[in-house]
Amino acid sequence: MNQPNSRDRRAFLKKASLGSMAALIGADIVYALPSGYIPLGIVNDPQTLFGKHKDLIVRNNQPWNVESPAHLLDDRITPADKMFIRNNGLIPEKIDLDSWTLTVKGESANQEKTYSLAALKRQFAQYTYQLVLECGGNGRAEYYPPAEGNQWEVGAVSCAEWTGFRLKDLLLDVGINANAVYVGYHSADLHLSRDTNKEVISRGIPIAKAMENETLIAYQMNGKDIPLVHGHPLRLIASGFPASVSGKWLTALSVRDRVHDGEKMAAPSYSIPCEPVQPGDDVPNENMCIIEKMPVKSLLTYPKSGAIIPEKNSLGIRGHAWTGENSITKVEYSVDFGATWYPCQLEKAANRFAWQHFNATVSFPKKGYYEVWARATDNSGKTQPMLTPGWNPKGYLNNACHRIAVKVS
Ligand SMILES: Nc1nc2c(c(=O)[nH]1)N[C@H]1C(S)=C(S)[C@@H](COP(=O)(O)O)O[C@H]1N2
Ligand SMILES: [Mo]
Repeated sequence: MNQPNSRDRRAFLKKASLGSMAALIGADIVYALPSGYIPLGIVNDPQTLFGKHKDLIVRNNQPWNVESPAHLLDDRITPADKMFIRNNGLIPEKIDLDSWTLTVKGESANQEKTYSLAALKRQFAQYTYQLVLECGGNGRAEYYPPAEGNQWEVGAVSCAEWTGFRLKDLLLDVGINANAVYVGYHSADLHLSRDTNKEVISRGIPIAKAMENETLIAYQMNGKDIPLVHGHPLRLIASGFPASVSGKWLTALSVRDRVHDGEKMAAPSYSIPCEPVQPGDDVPNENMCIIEKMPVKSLLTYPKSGAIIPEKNSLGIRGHAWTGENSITKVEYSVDFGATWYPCQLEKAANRFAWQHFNATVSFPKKGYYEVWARATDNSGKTQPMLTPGWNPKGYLNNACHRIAVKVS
């Protein structure tokens, strides 16, 4: 790629108008994210860089962590421009599709085997599923005492339609030994230090999860190539677990005879106390357990919180509910802070790990300020708590009921 050196570029950028800047954001700026390279506040926004909706909320820009407000998650299938971004490192700068390969290796693989992108697409049957990806830290902002990390509110979750092949089919093609217990992933993103010997993140899943039908290695999202920021050209998708196991920019998989010990597998990353602790407690790492299934949860996506409606009018509400178990069996709403609950209409899932849509028509007894609360229950019988659940040092797994404000006037 032909890029001016950074001093020339900065001098040039100073003079350029916003309009001509936008025209210039071709391939080269999109991939170029070294700190200080692009003047802050001019083109350093997720709309320009990644084509995101302008109302997404930036939680961090080094690395990029961006969430969606609840009302922008109203689509049944989340479009790319409204999908949250969670990066631990820097987005790969060069993607060469012709030379991209995926290698399966590890002490519990029968052999080491490397596939080209073309071979993978040709050899393995294609599946498409709608799959929820929710960051383990979604909802962290509500914990008290506060937990460090991105202060996600409710929007670090998406449900896109992913197309690819089954991880299971790949593992069977390579052959895995009877002692295999875990599959770890390896990715092409760059460590924040730019040290190419360091992995950004290399998490994984137990073999049983790897063998599930819906655990995919995806090459398309919503019917197109996966956007770069979401893992182009190849991404692991293991929905139902924290999204940190769904490795983007996938280059290799390790079939392990033990729990994978890659970057961010060890506590306190993506781990919670094995036994409940008092808020604010110091928890030694040996008392922490790796998060597996995500809890039952729901989100009200319509109306936008703060809606004002005329007295005597009823209000249509809607949203989505999901679980790391099999399915959502019930969604209810309350307009009196949980004193009484009423059923919502609930649709069946498109497939396991797709979110399920719910809606209801709400009437309010008199004028005034209300909160509409939603509460989902899954097939394991678990329901969302009304308050922030079990405090944990890193602020994971907050599945408290979502609520929106409505004024009847
Ligand atoms: N290679 C790689 N994969 C990754 C990450 C990352 O930083 N690098 N972040 C993980 C985390 S913590 C989350 S929540 C999801 C976010 O996916 P998204 O950015 O496509 O929404 O990607 C996961 N996969
Ligand atoms: Mo995450």
